[in-house]
Order: sequence, then structure tokens, then C-alpha cells
Amino acid sequence: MNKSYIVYGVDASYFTQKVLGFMTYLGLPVDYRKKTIFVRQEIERRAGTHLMPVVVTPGDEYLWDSTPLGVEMDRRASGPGLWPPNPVQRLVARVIEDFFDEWMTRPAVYFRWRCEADAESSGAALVCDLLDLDVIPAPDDGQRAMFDTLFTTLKQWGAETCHKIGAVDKRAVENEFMRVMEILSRHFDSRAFLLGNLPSLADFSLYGGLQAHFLRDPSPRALIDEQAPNLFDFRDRMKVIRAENLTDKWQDKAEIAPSLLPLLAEIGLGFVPFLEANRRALGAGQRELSFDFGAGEERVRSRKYTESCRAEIAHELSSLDDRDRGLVREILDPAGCYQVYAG
Ligand SMILES: N[C@@H](CCC(=O)N[C@@H](CS)C(=O)NCC(=O)O)C(=O)O
Repeated sequence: MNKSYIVYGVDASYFTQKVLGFMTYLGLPVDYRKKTIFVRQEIERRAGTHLMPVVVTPGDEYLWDSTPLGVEMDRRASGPGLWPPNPVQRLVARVIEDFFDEWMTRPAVYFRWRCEADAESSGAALVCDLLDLDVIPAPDDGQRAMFDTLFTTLKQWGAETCHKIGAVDKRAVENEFMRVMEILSRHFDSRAFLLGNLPSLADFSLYGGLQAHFLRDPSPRALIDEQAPNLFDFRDRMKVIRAENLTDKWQDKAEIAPSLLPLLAEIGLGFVPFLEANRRALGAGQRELSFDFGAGEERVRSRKYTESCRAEIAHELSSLDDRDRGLVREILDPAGCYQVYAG
């Protein structure tokens, strides 16, 4: 029996870096392998998904989906836990984690596939990982044709995906992205993590985005370097943090740092109205919806998975006692982020 957890993914993948980040933090033995086109079919057959990463447990179970994986791996590791113990902080952590997973993936795909320089560096590196190559094959190399074909396919996929998720207008995408990065950088002026005194799953979600995309792809990296430099330190801190070396324990506090409130306001501005519109569209059985992502109405695909994440958070909110729900309301309502989970 394999004693390690095999993680199949690629370096330039948001959720692969998120999962590698929290599994390493938790001290679980990880055997990271590239999900190349040569092993892909078998993994997808066993896991029942084409998405990555996929984790194969020492007991040969095939698991995927980073949020439930975080919960499961947390259960298997004896660490400080990936969620704050305080129900108010935990609920806010879930909202923020979901924002990174479901909304910040939009600029990630946008920069990677719509910005030429980013596609040529990180996009090409991703293709190398998929083909199990160390470098881009030279033009006269026998593997070059396969590289070119896959690269073209992925660029097309990226361009289509940007339209499906409403990440097309450069100004709208960059403006929202940079507002969020600047807020986070200011928050990390005085705090090491997003909530409380230890990293939560929300921190690993942000880490995954930075490590796989925003500090790897040249365009977002240059913007962050200029205007949100604390994110480099945050990424570096998260990369080496190990639960076993920590002397701190989670403090059971309902407190949310004032520097995090602008992030909640930002979530209330774009993501929450999308969650509401998406829910309405799905409720009416519509596969598409119209939404203004900052550059006028666009027709985009409705997203069932995103709605299921919203519903899970709503369920958690409904199971809080009246006092804690009231405290959550005091934090989320002024930001416009309460009703979407309360209804
Ligand atoms: N909800 C999943 C999302 C996984 C996901 O979207 N992975 C991306 C790579 S970062 C992927 O496989 N994309 C390929 C596709 O969308 O077809 C998770 O949290 O793990």
C-alpha cells in the first residue's frame, strides 16, 4: 500500500497549489505527480472528474474538490485545524474562501490566456507539465508538433472560458483584481493571515491563486509588485509554514480585523450580485444569464457548482445560534454580503 497521498496536478494550477499548500502545512506525506496526458485517462476514470487536482489516499480512494478535501485532510491530520474554531470567524472564512475559489479564478484565467506574455510563459509551462517535458521542444524536435497542438487547444479553451465566465474586458478585470490585491496587501501590513492568528483554508485558497497564477504570470505579478507588494511576503510565508512548528493555537474570537472589511465590501460589490443572479437563473432553469462585470451586460453561463457552494454556506449560517448569526450579520450586512446567505 502506498503510504503517501498522491496529488495529481500541475504547477501552474490554482487548486493544485491550494491543495499542496494545505496538505504540506498539515504535515501529511505528499507524493506530488504531474497529471500528464499519459496518466490522465486512468485518473479521470477512477476519480470521476476531468478537473485537477486529484488526491489518491493511502487507502486508494480517489478524492477531488479542494474545499471538501481541506475538511477531510484536516480530519486526518492532528493539527490546529484549517478553520477557526469560532463559528463567526469560520463563517466569514468560508465566504472569503469561496470568493477566492469562485471569483478570483476569473482574473486568473483572464491573465493566463488573454495576455500574450502570460500565455507564452505560464501557459507554455503548463503545456510542458501536461506533456511531461522539462522545456519547450525546439522547432525541429519530434515532440514540437504535439506541443503546438496542445498549446493551441488550450489557448482556444482559455479564450472561450473567458467569455463563459465574464472575464473579457481588460479594464474591468484588472480594476477589480487590483482593488482586491491592494486591500489584501494593506491587510497584511499588520496581520500575518486573513482571519485570526493562524492560516485557514481561505489563506490557502489565496496562496494557491498567488503561487499558480498571480505571482507566476508576468502581467498580474508586475501589477502586484507595483501596488500590492506585501502579497509576495504572504506567499513566501505560506509556502514554508508547517503546523507542527507552530506554538500558537487558534484563539476562539469572533473578531474580524478592520482591514478585512474592505475585502467584504468588494465581495458585496461584484461576487454577491453574481451569486444572486446566478441563483435566479438556475431557479428558472436558465443555462445563461446577463450580468454586468464592469463593462456592460454580458451573456455568461450559469454556474451550478458555484450555487452549491453558496447553498452550503447558507446552510452553515442557518445552523448558527441566534447570537452568532447576529454577530455574522453585523459583519456581513454593511458589506452587502448577508442576505445572499440568509435567504
Ligand atoms: N472545485 C474544484 C475546482 C478544480 C478546478 O477547476 N481545477 C482546474 C485547474 S486549477 C481545472 O482542472 N480546470 C480544467 C477545466 O476547467 O476544464 C476544486 O476546488 O478543486
